[in-house]
Amino acid sequence: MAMTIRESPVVAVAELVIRLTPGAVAEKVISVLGTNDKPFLVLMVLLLTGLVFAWAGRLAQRSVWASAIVFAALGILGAVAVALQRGTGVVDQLPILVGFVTWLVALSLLTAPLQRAEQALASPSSTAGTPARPAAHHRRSFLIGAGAMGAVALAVWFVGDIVGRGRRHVEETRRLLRLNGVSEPAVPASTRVGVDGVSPWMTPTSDFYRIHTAIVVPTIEPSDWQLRIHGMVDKEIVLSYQDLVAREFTEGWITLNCVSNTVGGNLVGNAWWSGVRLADILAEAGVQDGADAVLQTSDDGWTCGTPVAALTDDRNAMLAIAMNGKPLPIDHGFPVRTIVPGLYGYVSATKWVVDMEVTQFSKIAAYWTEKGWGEKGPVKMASRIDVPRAGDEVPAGSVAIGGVAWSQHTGISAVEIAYDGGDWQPAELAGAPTDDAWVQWKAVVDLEKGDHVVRVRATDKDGLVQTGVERDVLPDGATGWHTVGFTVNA
Ligand SMILES: Nc1nc2c(c(=O)[nH]1)N[C@H]1C(S)=C(S)[C@@H](COP(=O)(O)O)O[C@H]1N2
Ligand SMILES: [Mo]
Repeated sequence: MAMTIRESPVVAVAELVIRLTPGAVAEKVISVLGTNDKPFLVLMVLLLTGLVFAWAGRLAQRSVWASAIVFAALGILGAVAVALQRGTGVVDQLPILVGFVTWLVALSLLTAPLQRAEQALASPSSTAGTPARPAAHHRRSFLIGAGAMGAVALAVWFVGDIVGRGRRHVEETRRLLRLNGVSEPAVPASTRVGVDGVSPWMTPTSDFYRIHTAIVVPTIEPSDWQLRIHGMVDKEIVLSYQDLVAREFTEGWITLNCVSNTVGGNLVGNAWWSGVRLADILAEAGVQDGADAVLQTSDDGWTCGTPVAALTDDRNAMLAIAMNGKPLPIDHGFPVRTIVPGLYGYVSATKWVVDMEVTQFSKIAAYWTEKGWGEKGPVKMASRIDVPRAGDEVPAGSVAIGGVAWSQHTGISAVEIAYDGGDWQPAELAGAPTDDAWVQWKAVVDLEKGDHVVRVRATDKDGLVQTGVERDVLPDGATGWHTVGFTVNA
């Protein structure tokens, strides 16, 4: 296959739609549809294409040219979308050309006999007013519509088949990869607060949230992967996967969270990451004076701007190759992604990373900042109540309340709860082996029968108390206290 499925016209159009969607709308769609936003979008694109096909088919009854123009317009839309994808060439436009020609041939095959019939009917020699005409007319429309739908179905099947094949191959490579120096995660027992229902301290990879704008995620063989580091550096560096895994690894517990996480939300997870320190690689490249940003680009074209300082200080920002002791899952950025403690994912955690340009914030625009999200994106302190859940009914007596709190790279020093409008009272913290990861907390309170409301707030190790001011996730992360209502039964 000369081209990859990522450059399929349907995928390209759908990704173009995402890209052109204003930030606030995109954010709403993500929060409403969650991770299902992509299949939904592809379906919409296919459905719309199907409708346009049907419409073009009807037009063809009057003029083949009119429908050819509609097809050409569709083709051009597809071509533009494909051209805007990163790293696409002339080859990638081939499916559009083939598709266009196929449509035209199909169209003329379908319409030629129809038009002849139409002309015969309309000619003065035919008997006027025969009831055959409306019936035949409807049958034709139906056939054209059905044909169009059939073509769309075929396209879906074709796309699905190639996606499956490319992905299965990389999945197999990944399964067979052995990474010397990557250790298995060992969760310290002290991190468990011991309340049923509190999120596990280490998020199992299969439960880890996934956020990306790519409709079809890149499937990259490690042997094909390269990272180019260039721009305001003394020496340009190109790293292969082999170069990378030959280096010394750094490993750590790092909690990653999304700027779109609402108060109490679950776009956050904690994993054991293994990779190579970016500070060392950037030191080898030699970052020049005046550079304050690194523009990272993914294989799928997604970009983000990350402060140079966060990549070069002692926080162990890394090019991660493994998550929870295994090679990165494809959906989490295989074979290599960036992980930076203390920054939201949208400004740092580039999956399928292939390019880093050392530059200045004043010169760049990145995927989300173009849509009005904040340029820097340091994470905001947050705390969450996991148990009881909203609307739960719990037995009277001692009620265990528990959850997690995080302020990556600063650390949490205290968590407090308040119920039914009462005073703040201290919760108990479990252990946290690092300030880059979240911490579990619990509070046991005696509650009487009836409805109750509990809220939570944290304090970080700088002494900052989590604000109760409620802010939306746009432009740089939500604030406010998580509040849960539940009922105590007799
Ligand atoms: N290539 C690419 N990388 C990306 C994104 C993306 O859309 N494309 N989203 C970012 C965002 S907004 C977040 S929160 C994290 C999520 O990482 P995860 O899916 O592994 O949890 O990835 C970041 N890296
Ligand atoms: Mo995110």
